[in-house]
Amino acid sequence: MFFDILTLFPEMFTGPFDESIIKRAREKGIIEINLINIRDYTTDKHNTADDTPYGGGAGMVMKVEPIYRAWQDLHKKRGEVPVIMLSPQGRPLDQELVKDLSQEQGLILLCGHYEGIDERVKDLIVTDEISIGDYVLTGGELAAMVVVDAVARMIPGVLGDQESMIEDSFYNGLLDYPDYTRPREFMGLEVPEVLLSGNHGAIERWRRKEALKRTYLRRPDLLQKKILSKEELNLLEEIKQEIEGGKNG
Ligand code: 9D3
Repeated sequence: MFFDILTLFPEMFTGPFDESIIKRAREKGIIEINLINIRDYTTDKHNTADDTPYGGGAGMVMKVEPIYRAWQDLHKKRGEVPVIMLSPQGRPLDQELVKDLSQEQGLILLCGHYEGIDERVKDLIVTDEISIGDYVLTGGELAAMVVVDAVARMIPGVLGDQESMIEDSFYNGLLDYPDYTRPREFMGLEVPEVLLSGNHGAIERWRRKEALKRTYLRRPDLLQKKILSKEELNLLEEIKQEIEGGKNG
């Protein structure tokens, strides 16, 4: 899968895309990440990519022509592929959207900087707008990195066998269960006995229960969305009774 990223700040992306899992996936050729500097598509001698807003007001607005010219190049090379603009007005990113995006051949990602982008860019080339949450960033670049990272790890072969096993497991849609590694005791804090027992059935049950407990306490909204199995419903009843019991004694 390819990711063509249109930005005024391509150097922001070196680092996140040159380490760890994403680095390995690029080396294997499973994903291709291309950074395109919008400024390379300006035509005036000052390489003007932004201008003051019509109607007045503070800040700068990214110009339509350089972005349109950059997109024309990509469109010739790639054909019809989603053009996603990272924007505070966009659809909030979640794992369902990530999964859908990972089914595409490739994505063109457009990063705004400053206050915004000329609205005609949306009319002409943008197919989807995505936000990564309700807080204000300085630009779309970090949001594009989040999208690429989340989508890339859904592509077969990007995660190792172990990592994809966890992805496919029962715990999808729940918060993670607690992890422990050596030593068995640190500063008086012990690893839960069940994890040392070698009883895989008991370990599995404990992990499911802890995952459910955390989700119930911290993110009840996630439980509302998830269809719970009979076993999960039983565990949840246990959890609720334990919490109720804790309140009184
Ligand atoms: C909401 C603030 N806007 C008030 C007029 C101006 C503005 C500030 C910062 C507009 C855009 C930005 C830069 N942010 C993004 O480009 C962005 C973003 C974000 O800020 N939060 C969450 N997701 C995203 S995706 C792109």
